[in-house]
Amino acid sequence: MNRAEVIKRLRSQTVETPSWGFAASGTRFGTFPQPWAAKSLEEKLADAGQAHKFTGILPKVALHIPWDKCDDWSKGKALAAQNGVAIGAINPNLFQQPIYQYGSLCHPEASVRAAAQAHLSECVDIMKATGSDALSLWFADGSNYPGQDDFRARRRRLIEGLTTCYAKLPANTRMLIEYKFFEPAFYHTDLADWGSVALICKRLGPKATVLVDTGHHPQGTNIEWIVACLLDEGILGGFHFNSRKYADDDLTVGSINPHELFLVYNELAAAEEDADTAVRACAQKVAYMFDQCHSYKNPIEATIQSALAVQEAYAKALLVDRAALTKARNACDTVTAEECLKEAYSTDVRPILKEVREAMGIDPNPLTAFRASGYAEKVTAERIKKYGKVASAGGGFQ
Ligand code: PSV
Ligand code: MN
Repeated sequence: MNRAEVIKRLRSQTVETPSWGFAASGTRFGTFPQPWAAKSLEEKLADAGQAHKFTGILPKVALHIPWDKCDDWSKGKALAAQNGVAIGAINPNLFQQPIYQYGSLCHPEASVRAAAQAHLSECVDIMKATGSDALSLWFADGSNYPGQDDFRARRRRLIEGLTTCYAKLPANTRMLIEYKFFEPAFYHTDLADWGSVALICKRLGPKATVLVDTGHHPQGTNIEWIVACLLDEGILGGFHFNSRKYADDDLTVGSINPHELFLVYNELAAAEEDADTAVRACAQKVAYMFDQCHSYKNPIEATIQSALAVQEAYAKALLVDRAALTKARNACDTVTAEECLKEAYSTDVRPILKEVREAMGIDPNPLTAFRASGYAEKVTAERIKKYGKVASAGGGFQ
């Protein structure tokens, strides 16, 4: 691909930020004081606006309901716009209320399933009010002991509940369904892997697609191969990017295994140019999002680091010599094929990204520019004054 085309493609790259990624987060052992953290929707949108301002590639903010609160969501939409961003995917929360101890849509009791369905409807209404084009679902449903519940009965309840929700989706929107192999359930999880989600999406219809959270796989899983399979089926809906070393660590994307990120983008870049129009269309519609927690870092800085990591991965993937790669593959020349990827991966893409940012009117060094802006110090002082420097006793998000 020539340089002009690479620049054009990089200029069109976007990723959604998670509102919860700007809030204080912790582990299940505790949450440390993070005086810079956003608490209100206003603060989260303001921080997301800064991350977008300095990178130019983060134009939408995903919401998590009810972590994000607003009396009138059309005002929430306007507030996002005032901060230079738009509302992205709406994420219902079906995993924290006591009623969900044994599941949500899979729960044996009809009343719990009805409560879950009501929350999903509320989220669909929020989509309508905010102009969101995606309902992003993750279910913590599962069990902790053999025999605890009937796998097939749970699956049937899940399909029934999702079918009801699917019918409520506004026009031109999608349902992204996420899988995770364990946690919080440790014996079985109802949507544990990409295959189980893909089977359910096929039953629901074309608006239902699979969301790959890079932290949701067992050690050693070949995520790029999963991505290729889902693209080939036209059922890849989106990503939650983050990094992991051991489990669902939610670390800054690109911090642990940037090579894996490159290999994922390599599949996406290849699909964007596929001869098959359905594969190309699927690749072009992928919803890219971050899903990470920043217990130790200023979230805006970590988000900027993440944006730079995905830009580098995509730039390198675009530089892969696809013709040479295809030739080497067809000749079963493994070494040349591997070298094609290594050549692209080892290219210093910082100069081309500098050019991209300059063309977008962005400072070529987003992190340095953000630090020099003084925004972090300003809001940290304001938030200490407003909330104090308290640490929470529990884990999770606040
Ligand atoms: C679950 O681990 C997950 O990846 C889902 O996307 C949730 O919505 C998100 O993290 C926040 O807890
Ligand atoms: Mn996720």
